Amino acid sequence: CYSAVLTARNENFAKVKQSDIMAFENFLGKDGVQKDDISNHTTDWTGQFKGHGSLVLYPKSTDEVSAILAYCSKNKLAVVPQGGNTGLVGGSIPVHDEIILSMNKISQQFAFDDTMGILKCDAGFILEELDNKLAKHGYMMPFDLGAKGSCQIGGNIATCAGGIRLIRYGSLHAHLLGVTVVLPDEQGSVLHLGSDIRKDNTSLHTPHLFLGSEGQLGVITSVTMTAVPRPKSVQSAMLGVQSFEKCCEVLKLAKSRLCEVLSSFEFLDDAIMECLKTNLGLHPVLNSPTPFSILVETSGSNEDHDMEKMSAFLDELLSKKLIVDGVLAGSSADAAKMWKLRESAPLAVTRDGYVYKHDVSLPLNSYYELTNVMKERCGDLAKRVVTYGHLGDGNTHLNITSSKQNENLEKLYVSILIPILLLIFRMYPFLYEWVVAHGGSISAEHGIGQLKLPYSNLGKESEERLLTKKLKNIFDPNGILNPYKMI
Ligand code: FAD
Ligand code: 2HG
Ligand code: ZN
Repeated sequence: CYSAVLTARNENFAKVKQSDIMAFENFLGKDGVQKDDISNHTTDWTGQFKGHGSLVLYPKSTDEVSAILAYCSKNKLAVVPQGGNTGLVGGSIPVHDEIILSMNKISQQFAFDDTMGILKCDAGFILEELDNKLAKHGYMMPFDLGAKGSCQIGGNIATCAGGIRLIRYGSLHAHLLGVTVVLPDEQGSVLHLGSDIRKDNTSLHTPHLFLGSEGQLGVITSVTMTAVPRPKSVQSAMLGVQSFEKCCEVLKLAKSRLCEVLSSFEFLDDAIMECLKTNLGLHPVLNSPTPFSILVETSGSNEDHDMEKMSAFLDELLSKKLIVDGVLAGSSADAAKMWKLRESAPLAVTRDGYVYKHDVSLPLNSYYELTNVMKERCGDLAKRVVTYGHLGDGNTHLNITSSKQNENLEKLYVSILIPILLLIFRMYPFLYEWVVAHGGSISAEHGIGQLKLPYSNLGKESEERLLTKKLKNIFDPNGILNPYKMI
């Protein structure tokens, strides 16, 4: 468990008193304040981050968030914003005794312009709910992830979530138009940044500062963004590939042959396939096992056209011997089976007991080399070293499992001169240094949170870090918002 290991409590922060609780009950009502049974807010999805907070607040509006942050700022009370609590780096979990500001009840306002495709909604809406609402207008959210049933749009903006359709629709930077945010200053200042229209180059693009801000600068209470037309035809296929180099060839060909209809290009190695079978009883859809599987999806508006493209693509892959097996989903149930495999991977690895998660970006020539390097480095100490991810975006999810947290897996002692021991780190920081040395990023889409805090400077220029700190001081002069994390 990582909590409180890295950072001592900042004693400039006050501790919550009975008078504070009464003040919160005063402006939120008794149902806006929860003191007991809050463990689902102090533990993350993996169960690896456990915080010590004892108070959860449930504002229902931007004004209530403003009142909370003004009060906390004046009284030096630290606060952690929490959306759906599906983050995988411990960002939404209090480290010490920070007050949890849950966004669960800020989900009333929803407006959609179905000509321009512009959505404006409260930050507490769950991603899947928004997607279902847009479906009635023939639109959909421009991103999708396995946690869609629980994560919130405010949390998605705060983490700059990636997911399985980024290859087609781009990152959230391409879609965000505006945000309403509340600052953790003594006024609880409410800022409306950006606009509700598609094009606006009249100032710095300030809403984008909040993309990936991990609750460091302010609390997002409302979001304006573009949605995309819902495809009328979706094809999915699972491909069996013998080498990683061939996976890259398949990607290149997918881009050129499927072109504008390519909407997903996901990767699974044989180790995660085995894990899905053993831990969740999910069987591969391919006839025979292959070292690598690719889930490719097209989305378009004309089934005949898209099917023709997909079939020609599969034929070409077979004739060029880039794949040894391929299954094209014949129905939405078949496609769901393929996607279940990919989307269940995060759950499957947790069933081994303990999992070291590594969400990194790499140039493709180093993408799978990392898995091989870590397999060798961890040896028998790891239960499994598995890889899945968004290959089309150069984003790998390397997961190393063991039955429980294992210090020896993290560290390696080598005797150089008995009794002098040289301490070598088996996993950390080796893995992240390796990623940076190979031109990658130590966090592709999950962020820094608590998990990667010790390594967050890797690959970053000192000027950029300094600028980030200056911005944090402007937005959060007392440093009360989500302390002990990214900045
Ligand atoms: P939380 O976990 O509650 O919070 C995340 C961070 O944002 C915290 O730092 C928190 O303080 C801050 N925050 C939350 N709401 C606000 C707000 N309104 N204002 C200011 N700060 C806020 N991520 C991907 O990118 N791609 C994936 O494919 C993906 N798949 C996943 C699959 C599974 C099964 C799981 C469990 C997670 C997955 N994730 C993925 C990670 C996670 O779902 C995303 O990071 C998601 O965007 C987090 O949203 P949330 O509402 O749960 O935020
Ligand atoms: C995914 O793509 C998520 O499935 C989770 O980002 C990644 O479990 C992980 O490591
Ligand atoms: Zn992912």
